[in-house]
Amino acid sequence: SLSLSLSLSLSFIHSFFFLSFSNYPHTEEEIPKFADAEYWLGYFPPLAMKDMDRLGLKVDWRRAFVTTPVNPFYDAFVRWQFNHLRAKEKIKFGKRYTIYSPKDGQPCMDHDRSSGEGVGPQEYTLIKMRVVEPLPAKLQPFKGKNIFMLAATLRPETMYGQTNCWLHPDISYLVFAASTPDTFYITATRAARNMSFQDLTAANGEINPVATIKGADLMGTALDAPYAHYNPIYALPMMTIKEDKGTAVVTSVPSDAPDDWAALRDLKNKPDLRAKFGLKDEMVLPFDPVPIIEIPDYGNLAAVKACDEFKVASQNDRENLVKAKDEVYRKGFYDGVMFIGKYKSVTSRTR
Ligand code: ZZB
Repeated sequence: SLSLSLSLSLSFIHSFFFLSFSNYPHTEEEIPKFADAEYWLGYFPPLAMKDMDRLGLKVDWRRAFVTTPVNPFYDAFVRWQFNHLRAKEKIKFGKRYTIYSPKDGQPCMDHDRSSGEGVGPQEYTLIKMRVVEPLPAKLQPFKGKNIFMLAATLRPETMYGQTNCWLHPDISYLVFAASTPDTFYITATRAARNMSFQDLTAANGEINPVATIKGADLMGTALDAPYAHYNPIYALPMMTIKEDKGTAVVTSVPSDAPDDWAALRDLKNKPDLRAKFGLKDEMVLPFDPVPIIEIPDYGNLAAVKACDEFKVASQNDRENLVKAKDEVYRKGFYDGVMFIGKYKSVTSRTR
């Protein structure tokens, strides 16, 4: 592609960068000229050529040329080639997941970043948990509309085991318009912004915010979650939710996620904690972990067992929760067999 030939010529230049720098220090006055991308094209190739000659490389420089639109002949050739490939449906044009710079309106590769080198996109599955009656006071304006809390998960196959949804009481959640009419989503602001570049809002990069609501004011919201064993399930407080991960709305699978079991157990065991967040007993007490994955010699409630085994004291017991989570991830991944739903009897070994 055009960008491929560009990056090839750039890496060519890169490899001789250091040699060139040591031999040709540029002056302070010269530096601002590099703000013009075309200045680079004239500046580095002669230095690279000189260095290569000094290295003793035998290069036929009569065949050297610059790519990009700076060279209209080469550019026309590449365009011709790509138009043909596209007509033959050998290539297509579209979006892909990447780190993107809204400021520059284009993907931002590792070396182009002032911070965040080595960061890649993390794919999450969003679970649309429909808000159902009775609506909490702050959601009354959305009566009769389609409104969803969007939970981000790495384990969509475990949705049969959902018992509740987690929100952080102190995080401000954004209610914003979805790309589909009369539909609203609830997530942390950062997630809404990321979603606006992924066709989940009406206009690319634009969020249409309709309300900002503290997690505390959403506690006890009734939800209809896809594939869940229980209906409805309720929004409950989890103190360890990170605002900058996923959507900051988390679906709870206490059978297989130690964090979820520890937080649900806290609420079940502590009437004061339920009272603090205005939760009724029936929003918490009837919801027991649902077995969905069998692990030989470990049972079908891996997270419950791991929390016992590693003596997890509460949802704030980070050290033991990390150990429990590692164990459950590892055991579930290698030996777990689902015994419910579309992937019944499937293990990572038979996949
Ligand atoms: C359902 C589920 C079922 C999850 C399971 C895990 C497990 P990781 O691996 O540490 O990156 N999550 C998502 N967003 C947040 C957030 N903002 N703050 C705290 N937790 C969050 O964790 C990925 C998981 O962390 C996600 O997948 C989500 O919970 C939670 F059986 O969704 B999961 C052993 C884990 N099992």
